[in-house]
Amino acid sequence: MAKSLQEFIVEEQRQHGGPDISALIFEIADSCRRIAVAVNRGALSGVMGYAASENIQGETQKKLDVITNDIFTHDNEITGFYAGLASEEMDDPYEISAGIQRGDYLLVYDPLDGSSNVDVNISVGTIFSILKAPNKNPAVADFLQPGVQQLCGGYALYGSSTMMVLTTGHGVNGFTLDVETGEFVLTNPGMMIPADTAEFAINMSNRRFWEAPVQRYVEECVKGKDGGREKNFNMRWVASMVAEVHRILCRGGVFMYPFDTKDPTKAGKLRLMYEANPMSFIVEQAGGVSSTGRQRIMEIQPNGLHQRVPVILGSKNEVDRVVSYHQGV
Ligand code: P6P
Repeated sequence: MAKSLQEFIVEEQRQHGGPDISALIFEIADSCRRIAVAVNRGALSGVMGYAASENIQGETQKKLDVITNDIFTHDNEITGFYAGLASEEMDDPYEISAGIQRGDYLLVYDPLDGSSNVDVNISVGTIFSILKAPNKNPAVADFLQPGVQQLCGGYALYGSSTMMVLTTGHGVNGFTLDVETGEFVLTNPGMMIPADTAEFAINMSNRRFWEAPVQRYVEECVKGKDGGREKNFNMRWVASMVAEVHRILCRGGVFMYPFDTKDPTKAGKLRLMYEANPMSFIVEQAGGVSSTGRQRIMEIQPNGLHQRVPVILGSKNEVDRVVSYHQGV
C-alpha cells in the first residue's frame, strides 16, 4: 500500500525533527486539491479568459489567477499557522484578518504559475515557499529572506494527473492525487536530477536579447556534435515553469530564463521569492544546480517581494557549464 502524504510527512518529521510544519503542508495540499478542481473544470465553469484586473507585474489577470489566489489565500489564512502571506497576485503582503490567530510562519506563493496556458489546456501549477516569521506582525522586510532560509519549497502540478512535489531539506518527494480517495499518494520517492542531459529549455524568441555566455551555450546545444559538443540536444519550451521543472526532475534537463536586455529594468522574468527560490530548493535537494549564471539563487538577499532574477537550473554538469561561460572560461 503506497504511503499517503500525511504518513510520509509525519514520518519525515519524526525522523528529522526541526520545526513541525507537517500540518502546514497538509493544508497546502488540501488547498491545491481545491485549485485542481477549479482548474480542471476550466471552461465548464466559465472561468477561462481574462479578469478585469491587473497584478503588480502589469499582467492582466486571468479569472483563474484571481480565483486560485483567493482559494489559496483563504484556505491558508484560516489555519492560524501564518503571521503573513504574500502572493504574485497581490501587490503587498496579505493582512491576516482580525480574529484569526497569527502563527509563526510566512507563506509565499504563485497560485497559478503558467496561467497563460490555462485556456489552451497545457499544464499549470501552484508554487509555494514556507519561511519562519520573525514576528507576528511582519513587514515586507520580514519576508525578504534568502532561499537558504526556506523551511519548505514545493509545487502542485495540474497536468495529466495532479501532483505535489516538495522538499523540507531532506530530499525531494512526489505525490500523485488519487481522485477517487482525494488523497495524495507517494509515487516518486527520492527524486534525483541526472547530472548530464541532452535537453534544454529556453524561449528562443528572446535570443537577440541574451548575454554572450547564454548565446554561446545555446548555440553549442543547437549545433550539438557539429558544434563541438559530445552529443546532439533536444529543445523543449512549455512556457510553464512548473511543467519544465517537473520534467527536469523526472528525466534531467536545463531550464533557462536568463537575464535579457528586452526590458533593462527587469533582471529576467521569473520572480525570486515565489518561483526561483522554491524551485531552486527543490532542484538543489534533487542534486541539481540553480544559478543566475553569476551566483547561487538561494544565496541572493532579496530586495523586494516581487524581485525578478535570471534563472538557469537543472542538471549539474550543464548548469555548471553555463556558469563557467559566465566566468569567461
Ligand atoms: P514566456 C509563466 O508566465 C512564467 O512565469 C513561467 O511559468 C514560464 O517559464 C515563463 O513565464 C514563460 O515565459 O516569456 O515564454 O511566456
